[in-house]
Amino acid sequence: MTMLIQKASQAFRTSGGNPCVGAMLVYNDEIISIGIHEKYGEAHAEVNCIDSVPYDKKHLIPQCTLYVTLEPCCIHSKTPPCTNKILNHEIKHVIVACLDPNPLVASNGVAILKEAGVKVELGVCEDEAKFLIRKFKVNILEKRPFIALKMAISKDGYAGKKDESIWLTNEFSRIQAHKLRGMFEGIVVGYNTVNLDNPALTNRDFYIEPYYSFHPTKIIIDKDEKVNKKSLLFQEGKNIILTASKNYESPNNSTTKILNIEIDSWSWSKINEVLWNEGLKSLLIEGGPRLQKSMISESSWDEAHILSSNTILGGGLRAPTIQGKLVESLSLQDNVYKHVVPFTN
Ligand code: AOF
Ligand code: ZN
Repeated sequence: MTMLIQKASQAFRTSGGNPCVGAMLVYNDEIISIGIHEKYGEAHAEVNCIDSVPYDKKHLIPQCTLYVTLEPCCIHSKTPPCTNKILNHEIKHVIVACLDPNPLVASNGVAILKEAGVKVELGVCEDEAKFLIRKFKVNILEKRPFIALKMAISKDGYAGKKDESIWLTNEFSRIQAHKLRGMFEGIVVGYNTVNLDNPALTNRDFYIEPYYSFHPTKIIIDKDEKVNKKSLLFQEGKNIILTASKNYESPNNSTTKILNIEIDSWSWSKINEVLWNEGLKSLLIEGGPRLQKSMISESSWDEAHILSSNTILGGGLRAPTIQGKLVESLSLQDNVYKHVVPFTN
């Protein structure tokens, strides 16, 4: 199950508003097939798994145990119910890691299988499986994008210097940061970061097929129309500018969308609502520190990705304080990467 969870997590972005799910058929302790839900709107994990059993092993399916990281669905949505697929293949033993938070499924999938006489075991690696579907849970229950903060911090706790472009972390941290860009649908920055750093905000260093070969939509928070319209990021890819300024003058290109939020309703919850309506299911809030601090105090963040460097800045803009549970830590030479979730999760 742990291996399945790991494999399914690769589809974090491509699963879009659907959960990451993995399924595996085991016959006499031998894995005969594995499938994951690779892409929003396409086949579910169970279907990919059952359909890819080798021809000479198909007759073994009814004697197999099906491991699945999420309760099989029982709804006719973009694809038919997985419970039907399981019953049609006469699978008699299903091991499920966690229930589906989708109110249309929520235990009904398990109940249908049990009523049909299938032995269902629930709760194997449940915490890890719930973590795997963290984005989906926010999307389906709160109807808002999943929000991740990404920050680089100096050894003495600063995120940068005022009005100065500073590079804090090493090349391995940059690869990790680009991997994150391949995982999130949108990347959010403030106008000040754009003007100071002139970043491209593309994923160039972790551009790996099929799951990470992606450049996120760049979202620029430019309430008072202060961004430099000649900035690099306007030269390629999709951009969204969020502004309170009326008659905003567009940077000279056709791939930038200007979205207006009335000054009176300007808030992070409004920003989230506007971006959700643009179809964005996940956002990486890249900076700068002031933007992130306002986000942390006004709205809820779902996870943080922290890259700590060995550089001592001796002063500057304090990095936001993040308190939460550590879920992953990686040494990147003299840098450290930490993946943190709020204590309340
Ligand atoms: C599963 N296995 O691999 C996934 C499930 O629109 P559809 O047909 O893709 O259905 C989406 C819903 O199905 C989604 O909201 C969630 O409840 C469930 N996702 N279920 O058995 C899978 N991705
Ligand atoms: Zn399904």
